[in-house]
Amino acid sequence: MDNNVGCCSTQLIDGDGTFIVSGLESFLKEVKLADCGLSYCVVSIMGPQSSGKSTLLNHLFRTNFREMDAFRGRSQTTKGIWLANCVGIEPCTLVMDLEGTDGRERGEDDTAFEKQSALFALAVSDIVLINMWCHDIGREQAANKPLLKTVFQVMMRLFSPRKTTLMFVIRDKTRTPLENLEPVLREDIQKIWDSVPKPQAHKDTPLSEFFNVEVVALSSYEEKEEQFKEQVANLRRRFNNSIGPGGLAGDRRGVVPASGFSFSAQQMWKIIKENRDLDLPAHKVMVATVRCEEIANERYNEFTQNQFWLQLEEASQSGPVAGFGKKLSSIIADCLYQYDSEVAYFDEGVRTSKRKHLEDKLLQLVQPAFHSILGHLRSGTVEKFKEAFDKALNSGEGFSAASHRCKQAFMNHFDEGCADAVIEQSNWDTSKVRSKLVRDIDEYIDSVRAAKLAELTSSYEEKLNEALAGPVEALLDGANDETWPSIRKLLRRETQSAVSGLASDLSGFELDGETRDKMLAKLETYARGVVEGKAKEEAGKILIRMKDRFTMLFSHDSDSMPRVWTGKEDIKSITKLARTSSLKLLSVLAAIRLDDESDDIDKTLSVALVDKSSSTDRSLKISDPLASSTWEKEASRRSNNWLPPPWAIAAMLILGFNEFMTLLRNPLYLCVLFVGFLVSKALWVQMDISTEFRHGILPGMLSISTRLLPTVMNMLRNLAEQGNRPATAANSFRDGANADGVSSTGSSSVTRNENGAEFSSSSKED
Ligand SMILES: Nc1nc2c(ncn2[C@@H]2O[C@H](COP(=O)(O)OP(=O)(O)OP(=O)(O)O)[C@@H](O)[C@H]2O)c(=O)[nH]1
Ligand SMILES: [Mg+2]
Repeated sequence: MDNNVGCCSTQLIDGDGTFIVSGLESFLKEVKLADCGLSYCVVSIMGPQSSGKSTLLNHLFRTNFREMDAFRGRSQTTKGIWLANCVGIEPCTLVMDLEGTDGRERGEDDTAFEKQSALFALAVSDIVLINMWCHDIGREQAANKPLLKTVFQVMMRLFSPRKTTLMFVIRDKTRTPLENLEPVLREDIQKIWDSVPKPQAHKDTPLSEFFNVEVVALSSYEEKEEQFKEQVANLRRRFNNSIGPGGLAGDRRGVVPASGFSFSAQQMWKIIKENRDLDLPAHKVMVATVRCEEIANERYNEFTQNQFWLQLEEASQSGPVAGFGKKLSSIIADCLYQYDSEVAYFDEGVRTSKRKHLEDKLLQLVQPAFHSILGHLRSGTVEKFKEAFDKALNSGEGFSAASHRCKQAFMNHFDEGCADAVIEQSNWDTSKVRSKLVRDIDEYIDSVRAAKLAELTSSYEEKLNEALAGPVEALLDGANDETWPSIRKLLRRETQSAVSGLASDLSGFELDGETRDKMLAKLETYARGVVEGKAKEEAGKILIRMKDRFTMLFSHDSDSMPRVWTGKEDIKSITKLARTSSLKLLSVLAAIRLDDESDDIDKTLSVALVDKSSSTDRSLKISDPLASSTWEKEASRRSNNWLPPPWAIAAMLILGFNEFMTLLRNPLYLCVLFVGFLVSKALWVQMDISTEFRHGILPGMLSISTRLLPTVMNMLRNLAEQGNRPATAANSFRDGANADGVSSTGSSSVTRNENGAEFSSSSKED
C-alpha cells in the first residue's frame, strides 16, 4: 500500500496468548509514544473472522495489517493481536487488530482467547470498533450477538471501567437507510446489555454509563469500492482529534500515561491470562509506581553520569568551588524537572512520593562533595585567620581587638562560603562545621594568647631579675643594719613597677580577673624568689665572707690601710670590732627578712658568740638558742635507750635471785661489789662514756678502749697525789664533797663542776 508510509506494526500477542514485549518496546520507540503523555488514543477492532476488519483498518488508518487474499478462500488471517500506528492522524493513535471471532481454526468450544482478547481490548482502548455484517442486524442467531455478550460480560470484570466508545461498523450496507437500521441495532444492544448478569453495584446502571455507542454503515468494499473508500475517508475525519472535547473519545477516563503503556498492557494481559479481575484504579497506581520508579532511576543514573556534576565532584575534592551550591542546585533541578515532565500524567500521590525519593537520593549522592567543600572552607578559613591574626599582632594591633576583628571577618567569610555552597533543595545543617571552626579559631587565639602571656611574663621576670639580682647581691655584700630595709624597699619598688607594667599589658588580653590576679601574684612571688635565691646563694658563702671581713678589719685600719703592728694597738678591741662586724654579716644573712618583722637574731648572736666569755649570767646561757635543747633531748633519748627493756630487768631479777641473795648474805661480797661500783662509776664519769656512745656502739667501744688505760693511770696518779696532800686539804675537799651530797668515808667521792665532769677521790684515811 502506497499511502501507509511511516506506519509500523507489530504482533502484540501471538496466537498462543504470549505477550511479545520486545516487539512492543521497539514499536513504541519507533513511534515515540513515550513523549505523548496522555495525548494518544488507542483504537481496536473486533468482529467475526474474515469480516474485512484488517481491510477496513488499513483503509481507515493507513496501516499495513495483513489482509486475506480474496482469491484463496475465507480463512483466518490475523492471529492473536496486532498493533500499528495510524498515519496522518493527530494525536498519536494506535490501532489493535484482533483475531476474528467464530473462527473455524479455534473451534466452537475454544472461546477463551476470544474473551481474553475482548477484555484486553476494552481495558486498553478508548474506541472499540465492532465489525458486523449488515444482514446480521435484527437476526436472532446473528454472529455479532455472542460477541456483544462477551464484551458486556467481560466489561463487568473491570472495576470502575473506562468509558469506552463502541462504534458499530455495519459492513455491506443494503438499501435500508441507516436511520432505520440504527434503532433496531440499539434495541438489540440494549437487550443484550439487559440480559447480561451484572453485579449488585451495577444492577441498574445504564449502558451509557460505560459506553458511548456510535453506529456507522459502510458499503461493500468488494462491490462498491469507490463508495466504500469515500465513506471510510469521512469516517477517518472523525478520528482526528478524537480525544479532544466532543471527539469520539472525548469523555474517556482512566488513561494510562504513554510512557506506562507498555508496562500497563503487559500487566493487564498477565492478569487477564490468570483470569483475575482487573482492578483498573489499582492497576493505574501500580503502573504509576513502577513507571515513576523506573523513570526516577533513569534520571538518577543519568545524573551520576552528568559531566557538570562529575566536574564539580572532582573539583570539590581539592578545594572550595565558587558557586558550588548554585551550579549543583541547577543540575539537580534539571534532573527533577525532567522527572516531573516524564511522570506528569501518573498518579499524583505516587509521582510525588517517588520524586521525594529521587531528590533524597540525589542529595545523598552529592552530600559528600558538599561536606568536602565545607571541610575545605573551614580549614582554609582557619589558615587565613591565622595568617591575618598573626599579621595584625605583628603590626602592633592590640590582642583582643585583633582577635575580635579577625574572628568576625573570617566567620563572615565562612558564612558567605557556606551560603555559596548550600544546595537549594537541601536543608543541610552547617552549624556543626561552623562551631568546629569557632572552636579551631578560639583554640588558636588561646594558644597565641598563652604564648604571648608566657613571653610577657618571662620578659617581666627577666627585667625583675636584672633589677633585683645585682643590687640585692651588692646590698648583701655590704651587710649592715640597713641591708634588709633597703632590699625590701628595692623589692617593693621593682615589684610594683613590674606588676603595674604587666597589669597594663594584660589589659589588652581580655583576661578574667582571677587569671589576671594570679599572673600578677605569680610575678610578685617570682620577685621575692629572686631575692630569696640571692640571699640563699650569699648565705652559702657565709664562712668565707665572714673570714674575709674579719681578716679585712683585723689587718686593715679604719682607712682600709694595712695595719702596721707597733705593739701599741689594742688588739682586743680590734679583734672585737672585727668579730662584731663578721657577726653582723652573719646576722644579716642568717634570715631572709622580706616582711617588716623585727627579730633579735643580731642580739642573740652577739650575746651567744661575742659576749659569751664576759657573761656570767647562767640563766642567759640556758636560754641560748644556739645551744639547741633538742640536742640534749636527743642525748637523753639515746642514754635512755641503753637501759635494758623492762622484761629483761624482770628476767634478771627472777633468774638472778639466788646469786643476789648470796651476795646479801655475805658482807665481803657486798663490800667488793660496792668498791667495783664506785670504780666503774668513776670511770664512767671520767671517760664520759655516754658522750662516746653517742655516735654508735662500735666507735664508742673503740674510743673507750684506747682511752681506758690512760684514764686508769690518771686515776691512780690522782689517788697517789691525794695521798701525799696534807690532811687539811683532804678534809676541806671532803667537806666540799659532802656539800654535794655524796658522802664517803674511806672511799672516793664524785663531784661535778660547772665546766664539766671532774673526778676526784680522797685517799683512804685508814
Ligand atoms: N463482502 C465484503 N468483503 C470484504 C469487505 N472488505 C474486505 N472484504 C474481503 O474479505 C476478506 C477478508 O478480509 P480481511 O480484511 O482479511 O478480513 P479480516 O476480518 O481481517 O479476517 P481475519 O483477520 O482472518 O479475521 C478479503 O478477501 C477481503 O477482500 C467488504 O466490505 N465486503
Ligand atoms: Mg484480519
